[in-house]
Amino acid sequence: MTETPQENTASHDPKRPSKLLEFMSTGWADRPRPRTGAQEASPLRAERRARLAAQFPGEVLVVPSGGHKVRANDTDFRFRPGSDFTWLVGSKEPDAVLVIDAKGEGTLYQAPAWTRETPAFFTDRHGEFWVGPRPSLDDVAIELAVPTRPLEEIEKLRGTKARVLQGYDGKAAELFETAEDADQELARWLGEARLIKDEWEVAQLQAAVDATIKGFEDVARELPRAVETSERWAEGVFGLRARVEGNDVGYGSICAAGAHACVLHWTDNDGPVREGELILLDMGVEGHELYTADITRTLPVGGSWTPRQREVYDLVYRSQEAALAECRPGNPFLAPHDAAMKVLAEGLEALGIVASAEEVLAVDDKRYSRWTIHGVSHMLGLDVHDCAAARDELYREGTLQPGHVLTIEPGLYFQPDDLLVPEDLRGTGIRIEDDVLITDDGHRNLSAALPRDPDGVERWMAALAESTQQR
Ligand SMILES: [Mn+2]
Repeated sequence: MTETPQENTASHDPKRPSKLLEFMSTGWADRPRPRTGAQEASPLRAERRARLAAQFPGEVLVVPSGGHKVRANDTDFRFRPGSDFTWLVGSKEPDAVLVIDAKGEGTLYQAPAWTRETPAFFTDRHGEFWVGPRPSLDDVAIELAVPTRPLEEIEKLRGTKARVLQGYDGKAAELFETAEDADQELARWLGEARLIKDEWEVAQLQAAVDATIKGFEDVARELPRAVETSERWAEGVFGLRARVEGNDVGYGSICAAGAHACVLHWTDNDGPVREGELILLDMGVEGHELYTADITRTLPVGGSWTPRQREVYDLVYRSQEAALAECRPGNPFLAPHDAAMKVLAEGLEALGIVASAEEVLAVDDKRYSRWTIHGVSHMLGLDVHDCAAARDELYREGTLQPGHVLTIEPGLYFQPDDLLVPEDLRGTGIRIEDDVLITDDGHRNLSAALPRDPDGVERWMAALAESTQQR
């Protein structure tokens, strides 16, 4: 974005004589661009920008979208704009930058539509002939309800003192005079402001959850194909739903059959799926507005539990019920976690794995965590682990507020080589995860439509198997 933009070409691109370059700039008709009008969320984002400006009066604030990330050589990962930028602006263009000036006015700097006056539209690998057209800045200004300027004009701001959201765009960041503490305050404010979801955001999360539930149905129907192949079949089937109904998966799908379920973030997904075993599926669709669901179900591959599987599953289910019962405003964020851990520790005692639940639950003991490992909740939104920059006192050490959306996801993991658990339970991992909105008087489970009680799971799987046979 400084000086003349470097044309982005690859070593195997053909030579282009000047005769060709001149020829390519002629003979094109005017192309009408579809006008979409202002987006539904644009007024909400304008209001968020005003809140941000009011928080840092008289200061310049810079929030970049981020750019392409290299996958290998000259191929990039699919671009996904940063979450804070999305919350404030909603443009999906790489290398865009929101600048709020000292008067509190926001301007979006981003690359303008390609013209045919220079050859870049067909020679540059980010050009219109390679990746499709870019919207015009006038159209973007209407759609997003924010003034726009060509990206190269941001150069005029070089040397300005500003707070910059760091970590997204080094080229944009180096234009400004910044201070680390001030920048961190900006990141923290954004993380904390995003803790409370408005109605529109809740609707986006519900849409992501609904698509995710359809994806779980797809995978449950196709489990016989996963048995024939591998866990990858489940990952692929869910990925299809995520791409068709949303933007993508919100995180790498965890499709963990058998003992792989004891690997918390198993994303290799290349193992066998066997009848009689369990498969843990932790998957979420990221919707078109980039809000993501985060749901886990642990299913019996053949459609019914063995008595022993059901015993452990039921324990995790009861711990989740205890956690859900604590989901109401004013309760500590950790209340659902503590309630779930109490049930799990008592269950570990009943299974003969710990001698005394009371003893291991003591704050200076916590030996039960060998089998529960992780926390029961994290915030959910544009990021699967949302609001990570918020201060502890407003998040982990804070209280639940109406508008919080969080996961409730207790689990039990008996590693295959754990000599302290009964032999028949080794290699069993179970997690159940739902997405919960805190309301004025309690909570709403956004993923309640996906069965999770042990009988309900069997009935749901049987109904899906039957409907598959009828097709
Ligand atoms: Mn989660």
